Amino acid sequence: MKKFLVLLLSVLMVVSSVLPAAAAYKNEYKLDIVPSITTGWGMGAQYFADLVKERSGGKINIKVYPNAQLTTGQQTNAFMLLRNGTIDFACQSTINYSPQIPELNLFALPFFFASQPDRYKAMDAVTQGRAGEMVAAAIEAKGGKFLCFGENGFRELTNSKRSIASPEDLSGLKIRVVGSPLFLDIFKALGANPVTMAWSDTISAIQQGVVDGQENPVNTFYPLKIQEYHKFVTYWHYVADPTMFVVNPKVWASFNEEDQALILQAAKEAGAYQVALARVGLDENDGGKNLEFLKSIGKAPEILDWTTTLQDCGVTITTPTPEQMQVLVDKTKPVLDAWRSKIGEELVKAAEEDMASVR
Ligand code: X2X
Repeated sequence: MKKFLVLLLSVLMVVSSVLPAAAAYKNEYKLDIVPSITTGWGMGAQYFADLVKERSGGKINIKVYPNAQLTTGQQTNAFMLLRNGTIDFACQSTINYSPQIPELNLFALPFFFASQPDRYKAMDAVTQGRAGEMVAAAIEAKGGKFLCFGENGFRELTNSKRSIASPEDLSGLKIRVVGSPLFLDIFKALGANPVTMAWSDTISAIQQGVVDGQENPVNTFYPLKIQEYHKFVTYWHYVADPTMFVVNPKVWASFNEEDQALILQAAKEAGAYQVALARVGLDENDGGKNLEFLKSIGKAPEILDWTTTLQDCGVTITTPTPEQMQVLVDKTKPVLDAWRSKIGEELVKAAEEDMASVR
């Protein structure tokens, strides 16, 4: 009998060691973002973490690490670190993942969305359309579980020297860009002197006048007080910058179905919040719907009129005329043409069709 019990016990031990245990949840899941929590990008990421924590009864604890802490400032390594599990979750810009996933350069094609009658409608048509599905598939093929899009915003130009509406105005200016080759090509084509620099180094470079200009959405540069140094802002909307909520696939597989559904739903709601924050006070055709939505979730922002807010800081805002815009479009057309094939002709065409369907 004793022998039998010992045998039974050892069999049970062997069996339990080979059976897959219900995956234990981590105490903390690390979520990567590049800017500070005070930006719209950061607020959207924090909202996601808050919703997940609340709805999982505290079981799933996502911590937002701002200022590119998880990539030690190397923001264009972010996708590799998500893939290898150093980063669990991310709310990332397509720009930072584009060195590993060329398809993501779609959103940074110069004046691709800005040339459409309604740039926001065009962007939604792409993120929610066939092109968006292709982009999500490209991310998944490279080893990231895609949840949904959010938004950093349309990227505007700021500088300390002069009002800019043409390539001549940009001539010779040192402009900080992200370490992504398409951005270098665009600014070179416009006659500027682009320099790549991590966002974490950019603020001090601006304060010290090491660079003359930079490009980011208003919602991202304002909280960092860049308007105190750059008194000229150009509303040219030259590239779109959606964010993407993504998860490491192994981490995703460790959640049960119910929690996966909860996380996906939270990402969608946080994405919608981020989109509305990126647009409120900037989308001249929204008919008030972004503010209404933000109010409905109890998150109406303090700043509702970006133009006046910037002007009150002594900023001169330049909006290029349609003729001036055409010159910028023409100057960067060779860059757009050259990048179509790098991104994939099929994807660019799908995006053009998505945009045409809402015109
Ligand atoms: O580095 C930037 O410019 C930023 C914060 O917008 C991105 O991470 C793409």
